[in-house]
Amino acid sequence: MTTISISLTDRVFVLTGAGISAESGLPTFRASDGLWAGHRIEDVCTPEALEENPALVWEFYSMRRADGMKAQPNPAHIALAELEAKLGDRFFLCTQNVDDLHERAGSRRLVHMHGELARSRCEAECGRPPVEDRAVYRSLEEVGRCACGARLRPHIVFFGETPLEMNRIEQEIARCSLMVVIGTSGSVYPAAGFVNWARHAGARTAYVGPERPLNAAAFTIIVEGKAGEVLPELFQLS
Ligand code: BV8
Repeated sequence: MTTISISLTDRVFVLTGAGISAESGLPTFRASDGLWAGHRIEDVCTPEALEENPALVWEFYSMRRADGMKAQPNPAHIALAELEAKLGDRFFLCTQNVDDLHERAGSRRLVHMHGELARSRCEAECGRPPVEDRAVYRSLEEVGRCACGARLRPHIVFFGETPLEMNRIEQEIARCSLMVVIGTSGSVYPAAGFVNWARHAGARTAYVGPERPLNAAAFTIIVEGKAGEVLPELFQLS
């Protein structure tokens, strides 16, 4: 079984995608029965979609919220929370996922670069911070309002919008010595380019997933397997 050694001086940057939540029963995007199989990106995950058909966008993210609340963290989420507990500030987790399974597994040193299902913000971008919102709305009329009176929108990064926490992410990649990427197809940017930034910074780069990602050539180590089966025994700490 392949293992990845982590020395006392290593700084570890972990990037996760939908694949890490697959064994928790949450669909990935590009799988044949994936999220994009049932919906066109343009219809539910773009600023234009929110403008033209907010009811459909809220129906899609309310469905995702309901599924997210039924799901439980799996051994892969737990293995990363345990690694964080051992490495402390030599560990950083960036997820493309909008579910809260990393937090529920105990992860704390993490950022959601594409937003969070459990939060909403002002559709008019009045500047107020995002609010906790786990409501599963059945109609547009039910959708909550911002204190400024405008309707709320999902606190999700749509295609064409700028990802969150990019400065923090760039800093953490610049100082990592090992990047581990788990369960992402490498098809969406800027996340798919992070491995090249890490290589540029001289870091070792490892991919974990059952199939080779589109950016496979950028990895020095590829561990083919399901995250929930591979991660519990993957890291060898010295
Ligand atoms: C931006 C939130 C400017 C919504 C998401 C360069 C080239 C080409 C295009 C672009 C480019 N730069 C920008 C673009 C445009 C666009 C883009 O990349 N388009 C693609 C389609 C070509 N990017 C953007 O618009 C981004 N914004 O660029 O702003 C900018 C740039 C830099 C700095 C400042 C500003 C914003 C994109 C964010 C969109 N929102 N999510 C929601 O979640 O509903 S993206 C969404 O899809 C996910 O968050 C994720 O990021 C992405 C891909 O999904 P994956 O997680 O990879 O899932 P997928 O299904 O594809 O793959 C699953 C993988 O898991 C598979 O490989 C499978 O083998 C594996 N797997 C399965 N089972 C398991 C497993 N692995 C482990 N264990 C298992 N058991």
